[in-house]
Amino acid sequence: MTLYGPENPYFEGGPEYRPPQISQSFPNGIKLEFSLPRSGPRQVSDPSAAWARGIRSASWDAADPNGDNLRYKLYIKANDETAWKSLSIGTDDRAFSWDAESFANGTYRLKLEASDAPDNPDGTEMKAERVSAPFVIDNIPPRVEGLRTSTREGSLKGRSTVTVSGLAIDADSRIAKIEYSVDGSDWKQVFPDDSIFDSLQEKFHFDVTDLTPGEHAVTVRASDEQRNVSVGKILAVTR
Ligand SMILES: [Ca+2]
Ligand SMILES: [Ca+2]
Ligand SMILES: [Ca+2]
Repeated sequence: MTLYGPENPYFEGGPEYRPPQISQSFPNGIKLEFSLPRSGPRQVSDPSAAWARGIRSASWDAADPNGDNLRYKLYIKANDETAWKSLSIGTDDRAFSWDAESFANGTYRLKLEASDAPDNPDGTEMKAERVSAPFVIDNIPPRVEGLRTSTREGSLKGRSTVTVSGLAIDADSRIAKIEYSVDGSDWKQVFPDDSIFDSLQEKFHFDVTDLTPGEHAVTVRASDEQRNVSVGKILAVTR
């Protein structure tokens, strides 16, 4: 079973592409095959679109030993829950997408149940199930904290260069992007002080060079790995 989310958007494989597969056989004869994440082929949708932010997808492969058609159901459970909650009604498709924006932040797993009920009389069908690796649902934006400025002479006469520093922090997933804009200009990307977006907190600083005298609004935008976004602002007054 393969999971797709904002940090790992769903790709539609081309005919030339077959992902590597892992299979598992169950005592009742049903065999499930799992694809490793795909790479390369084109995207189905724009994962940066606002509506796509909460969309999660899972895909899988399965085979019945005597060739029966299979029907699938998906269940979901958070780490702190005991019961599986039904996520999908029975489907013949080997992929399912849902909107995770209505789920509380946390670590979840999916359970896939495959049944050969479509080709067997009631009560004689066989079932197999498989639980996914854990994955994080995060619908809460990071915070931009501790914004500060320090001003020095610019390289141009009468101009000032302002160093802006701060901290981007998220509770559930790693910080993935930091950008800034001065007085509404285009966003510019900033790398964290340790050069790698790899944790729940990233310190950053950047220089805004050669500002004209006066008040300037510096806006900092932080995104977490699941594309939740928040903005902080600081005013730089230069003379
Ligand atoms: Ca069967
Ligand atoms: Ca978050
Ligand atoms: Ca880092």
